[in-house]
Amino acid sequence: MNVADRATAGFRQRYGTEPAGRWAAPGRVNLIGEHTDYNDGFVLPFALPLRTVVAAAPALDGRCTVWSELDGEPVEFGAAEADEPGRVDGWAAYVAGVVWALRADGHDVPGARLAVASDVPVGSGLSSSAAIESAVLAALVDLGGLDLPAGRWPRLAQRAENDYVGAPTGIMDQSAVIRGRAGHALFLDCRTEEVEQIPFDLDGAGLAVLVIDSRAPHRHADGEYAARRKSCEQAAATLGVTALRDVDVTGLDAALARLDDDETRRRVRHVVTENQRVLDTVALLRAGRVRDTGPLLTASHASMRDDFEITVPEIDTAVEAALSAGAYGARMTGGGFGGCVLALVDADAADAVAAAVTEAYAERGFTAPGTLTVLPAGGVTRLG
Ligand code: GAF
Repeated sequence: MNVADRATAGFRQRYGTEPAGRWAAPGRVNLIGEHTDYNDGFVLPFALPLRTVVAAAPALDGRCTVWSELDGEPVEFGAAEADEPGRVDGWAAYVAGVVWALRADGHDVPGARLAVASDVPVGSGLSSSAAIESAVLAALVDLGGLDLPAGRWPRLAQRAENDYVGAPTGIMDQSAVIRGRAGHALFLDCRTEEVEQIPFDLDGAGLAVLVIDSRAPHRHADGEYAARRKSCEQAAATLGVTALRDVDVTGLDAALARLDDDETRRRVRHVVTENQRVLDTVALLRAGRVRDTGPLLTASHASMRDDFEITVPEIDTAVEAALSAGAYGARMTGGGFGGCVLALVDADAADAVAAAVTEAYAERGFTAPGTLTVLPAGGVTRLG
């Protein structure tokens, strides 16, 4: 059964009635621009064909009940719980967080019954959290007839994650999931929230993006993410700028000279050079030179490994094996400490590259990776 049918079937079984509608939101990968979003910088993610679907209908008692195929136990909450960050926890916190963010923004949020099904793997760094937030947000906006233009959705969904769930993430994931367009990568300026849809015609170039799920356990991912963010913010303060976005590659050496510990210097160098790599990648894509972006992807990986120090052995192994097997470029995508690698490959070489990564994993005794080729898909939508 496909994901939309599973959400509908779950809804019928749980609530004994038909949903009023179904809303779908994709996962994402980030082509390039890692840990730049919360530094007011640039990112270039795209939405995946894997989606989370929410089947929903209004509930007259004003309360929310949410069931997920991944859990089976429904979670119910009212305005009081939603108004208090932390009261609802686990996966349902992403749902309560959206209710909270909408209420905090002044909206009269309807009660709702929701059933969630998802093809976006949880814990793989493909933004299953932004997918559920965005699908729920779209459902509640429609069910409640809320006056909330889609341009404001990413910040709202981000607020749910930052202030209700308590994860200090940036604006990239929700933007990709909400604003993604099939056949395009989303060039986002995280300071102004301006976007440009950049044609990313993999098919036309005979290329594919191979996504490799490292299956590495997320070791200390949350604490390390927060630590990276803090170190960037402290460096910006020391340099007297609003955010590291305000340092560009021409001013990098001078900025580094003003920082007195080596670790901070490396963190700053990653962010500043990564922003430039995003701009360079966009320029190549605009010129239709998709294949030539490969070295930038690989340079981004080296920077994450050596300067930002957010990779793990499984991830580095996947990148090296993909490159040895002929990928044009490969890098970790997402927050780090596990998650996925993406490799830019000839479409007809994708299977061979996947096999080479699987073999390299076996040699090192790692749990076998997951592999999948993807094309950029569309963002959040109502299915009917
Ligand atoms: C995670 C966060 F959610 C994003 O905001 C971003 O910072 C990313 O890590 C790193 O680029 O996905």
